[in-house]
Order: sequence, then C-alpha cells, then structure tokens
Amino acid sequence: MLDLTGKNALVTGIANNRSIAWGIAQQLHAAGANIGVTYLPDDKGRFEKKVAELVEPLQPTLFLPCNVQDEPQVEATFKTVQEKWGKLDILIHCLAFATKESLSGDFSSVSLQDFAQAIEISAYSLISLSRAAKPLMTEAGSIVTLTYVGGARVIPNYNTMGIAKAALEMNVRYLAAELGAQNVRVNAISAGPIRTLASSAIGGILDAIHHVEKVAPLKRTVTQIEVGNAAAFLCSDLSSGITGQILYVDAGYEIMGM
Ligand code: NAD
Ligand code: 0WE
Repeated sequence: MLDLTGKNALVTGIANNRSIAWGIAQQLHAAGANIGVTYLPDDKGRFEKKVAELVEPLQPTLFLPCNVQDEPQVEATFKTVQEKWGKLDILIHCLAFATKESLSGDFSSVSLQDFAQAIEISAYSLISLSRAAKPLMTEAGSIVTLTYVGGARVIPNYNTMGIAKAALEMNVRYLAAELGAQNVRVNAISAGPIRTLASSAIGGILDAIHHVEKVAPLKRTVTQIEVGNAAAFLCSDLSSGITGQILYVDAGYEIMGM
C-alpha cells in the first residue's frame, strides 16, 4: 500500500492555497510523510506569514526560506535538513518563473535576460537542488518536478516557459541517469492546466483550461489533489521501478491529436 511513514519530504513552491505544491504537500502528509516546507522569501516577510499559516495543519518540522536564485540559500537549506533530519527521502521541485512579457506575444521577442531568468529559475534550479539533496539521500530517494505539455509541443503564449520545460524534462533524464546508482529516482509530472492565483494575470492559462475542458478524454481539467496523489505514488515504494519518466496527469489531453 501507499505508505510514506518514516520518510522526510522537502516541498518547494507553496505560495498559496491554489499552489500545486500545496496539493502535493497535503497528499504526502496524508500518506504519513514528515513534511518540510521552503518558501520564496520577500522583503516584508508577508509571504512567510501566509505560507506558515497555510501549512500549519501539516505540522511541518522544517520551514525555511529558499530563493533558488541564491545559491548560498540553497546550501543553507540543505545544511539545515542535514542537521535536523539527518537524511532526506523526498524532494518536490514545484517552482517556475518567467516574466509576463515572455508569456505572451511573439515568441521571438523575448530578451536574453528574460530567457535566461526563466531557464535559471524553472530548469537550472532542479540541478542545484538535486546536487544539494544528493549527499542527504543516503537510503534511496525520490525527486519529483512539475512540467507542462508546452515543453513538448507548442501551446499558444506559453513561449519562453516551453523552452524552460523542455530543458527541465531533459534535466530529469540526465539526473535520473546520474542518481540511479545511489537508488535515487527522478521523475516529472506533466500536469494539465490548473487555475492558480497567478493565472488571472496570464491570459493564456484560461484559454488552455477551456480548450482542455472541451478536448480531453475526461472533459475536464485536473485538481491539485490529483497531482498530489500522483506525486505520492512517485515518492512511494510502489513506483520503485520508475525513473527518468514524464507522467502525464492531464485528464488524458496529451493523447489527443485534434
Ligand atoms: P504557483 O505560483 O503556486 O507556484 C510557483 C512557485 O514558484 C511559487 O511558490 C513561487 O514562490 C515559486 N518561485 C518562483 N520563483 C522562485 C525562486 N526564485 N525561488 C524559489 N521559489 C520560487 O503556481 P503553480 O501553478 O502551482 O506552479 C508550480 C509548478 O507547476 C511550476 O513548475 C509550474 O510550471 C507547474 N505547472 C503548473 C501548471 C498550471 O496550470 N498551474 C500546469 C503544469 C505545471
Ligand atoms: O508553468 C506554468 C506557469 C508558470 C508561471 C506562472 C507565472 C505567473 C506570474 C511562470 N511564470 C509566471 N510569471 C508571472 O509573472 N503553467 C503550466 C501554467 C500556464 O501558464 C501559461 C499557460 C499555462 C497552462 C501561459 C500561457 C499559456 C498557457
């Protein structure tokens, strides 16, 4: 059965109650995992307070600031994991960023700065977090990241994020090949479009949702909890033979050609 008791799980990417990472954290907790949470710190600390209140019911035993653009902060995060937990079993990478300008309009209009930032935060960060997690995953491990079909096929307006997701998906394969020797598995969940708080600011997300509701075999989108259940599977011993894969949790949308 799906059982994560005795496993230490570090979850990145919780911003609010709509975050996919929040759905994942809830389902890992429900399966018995010990939860640690990292959040993106802001100057005023408002974000920290909101996330802390949200995750309180999961009784996280770690709650740490971690901006992936700040390498010392990444190292400090895993140093604390080492000191407080001793070992790490599960790492959830659930973060991405591209500027609004690079998520609409002509694909070719993106600046090098915006392109590089999207790759750094959305793709390179899986490498830096995995590197820091590697020495702590002493009793096997599971790393799960979140991707989108826009990294494999053209989705209008996803633009720069599509290239970042293509890089992320290839990172999954190279990391799986490297970390397999120490029984650490690396997989991605390709989630269908989900309405999150930021989606109101990005017009393309709503179009993608309406399209999936029409076309996907299940005639609906997926929920954060459904993604969380798939993540719990990929973090459990039930998936012990699976690594380097992209698992579509998208109401079947990916199979459709029209
Ligand atoms: P979200 O806004 O709730 O999550 C994005 C997270 O990234 C936030 O918690 C934010 O704080 C974090 N973040 C941004 N920059 C960071 C930085 N420099 N350092 C650390 N954290 C940083 O939105 P979401 O939709 O839950 O996105 C989570 C993941 O799921 C992303 O990888 C996204 O690409 C992926 N995804 C989303 C959808 C969707 O439709 N919402 C579909 C498929 C995949
Ligand atoms: O990966 C994503 C979006 C991640 C994301 C969200 C934001 C909003 C706020 C990255 N960067 C930012 N930057 C911000 O300023 N998704 C899979 C959701 C998404 O985004 C789209 C989509 C879908 C689906 C953008 C255009 C078209 C479809």
